[in-house]
Amino acid sequence: MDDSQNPIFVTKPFLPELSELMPYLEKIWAGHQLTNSGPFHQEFEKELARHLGVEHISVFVNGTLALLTALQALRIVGEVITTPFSFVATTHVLTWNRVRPIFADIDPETFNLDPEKIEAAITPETTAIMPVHVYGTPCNVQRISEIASKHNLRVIYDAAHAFDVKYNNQSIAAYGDLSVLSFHATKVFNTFEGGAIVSHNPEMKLRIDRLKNFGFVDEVTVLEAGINGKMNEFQAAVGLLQLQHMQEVIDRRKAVHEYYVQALSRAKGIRIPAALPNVERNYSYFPILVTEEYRLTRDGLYEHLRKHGIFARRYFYPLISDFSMYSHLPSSSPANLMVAHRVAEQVICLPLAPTLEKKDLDRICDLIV
Ligand code: T4K
Repeated sequence: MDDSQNPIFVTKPFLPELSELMPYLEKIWAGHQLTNSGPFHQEFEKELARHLGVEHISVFVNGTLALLTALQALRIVGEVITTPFSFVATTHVLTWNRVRPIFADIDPETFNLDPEKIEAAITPETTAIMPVHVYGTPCNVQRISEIASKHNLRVIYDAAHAFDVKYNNQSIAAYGDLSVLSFHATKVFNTFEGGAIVSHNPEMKLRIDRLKNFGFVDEVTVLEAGINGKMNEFQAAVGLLQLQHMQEVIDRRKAVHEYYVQALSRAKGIRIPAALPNVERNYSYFPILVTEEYRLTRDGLYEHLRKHGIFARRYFYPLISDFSMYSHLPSSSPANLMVAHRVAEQVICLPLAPTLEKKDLDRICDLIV
């Protein structure tokens, strides 16, 4: 069958065979425990901690509620320094916590917050830094930690893209005061929707677990204004099953990544970000920069691909700082975010999914080269 016109999207979630899920569903149906820290929820937290090699993890219904709760757990107020080059949720959670976002520029190689720009943005109001490991590329965690210690700031990593990324043989989610993961359908590891906070001691995990359950301490005691962030049993069951397939998923993604690198290295004007040392990647996105030397503009290439059924995405254009609710902030000025603007104007994320086949990749690469 000729599928040369079939659409290819930026991603396609991995799903195990439906038959593999049935035993989990039968257990849920038999027990009638659908949510509120049921058996799958508890087992999933244990298995995740083991898989990632971290001590304490609290799972959530989605990554955004996990981020919102992480800020509450650390009682963040005042100003937080963050990146404009991310999905809009990264900044919205600050706004929902009535915290002022302060944007700082990014590094031209990693597209993550530039530590030197963080230091320059600190004021007496600054209480925390919220960097993002964008596309799963680790931030300069050492430098960020030094700056945070020197200025007595908290660090909350938005690690939404970084499931299973390792730095110096340790999960990247182990860094920072708290790290927040997303298990959304479009992520490397998905539970349809989902998220988690990695913390570093039992007291903090307990605090987070109470905050995600309305602040309940016991049946008759509520100590804080919590929220409903609980992951349900269906999501946890999917998560337990997906964990068993992670290696296969990453291996397939790696093969797609390597195919692109090899095929696109001969495309004049297309820049592929370099791999970093001491990093085990998860191959979550395949960003390219369309530079002035390429025969089309970035938007020209984006439209050309669309015309042929390839739905690549311009993550993360526009910058968060350019959305109307943030563009008035002094730190949103283009002069403050020159690198971020350049990257946002050149970037395209090509389709990357474990299901992509050689013929799909040839179709995509032939349109680009
Ligand atoms: N922090 C960062 C850095 C993030 O990137 C995100 C989420 C968050 C925080 C918040 O975490 P969550 O609360 O979401 O857990 C998508 C996702 O909705 C969003 O989760 C993600 N970042 C963001 C980068 O991408 P869209 O608007 O691009 O999604 P959408 O619906 O256009 O999907 C893209 C393509 O994926 C579709 O064209 C087809 C495919 N797809 C999508 C879905 C949802 C499927 O094949 N099946 C699906 O179920 O935002």
